Amino acid sequence: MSLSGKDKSVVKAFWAKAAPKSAEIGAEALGRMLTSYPQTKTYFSHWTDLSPSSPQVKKHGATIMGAVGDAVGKIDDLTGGLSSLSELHAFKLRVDPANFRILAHNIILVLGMLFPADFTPEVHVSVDKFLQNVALALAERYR
Ligand code: HNI
Repeated sequence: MSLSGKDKSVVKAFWAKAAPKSAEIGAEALGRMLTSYPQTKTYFSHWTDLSPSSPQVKKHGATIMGAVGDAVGKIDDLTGGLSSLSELHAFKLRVDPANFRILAHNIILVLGMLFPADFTPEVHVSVDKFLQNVALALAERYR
């Protein structure tokens, strides 16, 4: 399921529009993931508040989405570009890679909510492929 040239240009063009709302997208997606998929909360048990309005959730949502934005810039080599983040999630944070797909699902949902006009089915399919490739790249160092 590698990204075609068209997927890459669709993702870059959409991201140019979405990037100013990156922090909001991340906060909403992370808050929804933690509420709708409560098994994901285990990794954040050191936080005091895991509700969608939590300042920690909002701040970390912005961090995660910032990394997704960086990944758009590394779209030609996601495996190389995300290898240190993969190592962090594999060996230090020990996040089950199944969770990357759960977060991707929530990001897609939020993009549809926040960009109803721009997030066309054509954009959806390319962004979905991109996020699955990000998830694969993040899972690369789990050995
Ligand atoms: Ni993730 C920290 C990026 C998915 C659990 N994560 C980070 C950091 C970035 C990041 C960037 C900060 C690193 C640093 O401090 O150097 N995470 C990403 C990206 C994705 C992702 C790009 C997927 C698109 N992370 C997930 C998922 C989980 C997750 C799905 C668990 C369900 N991440 C964590 C945890 C931390 C973390 C836990 C440490 C947070 C803290 O503050 O302790």
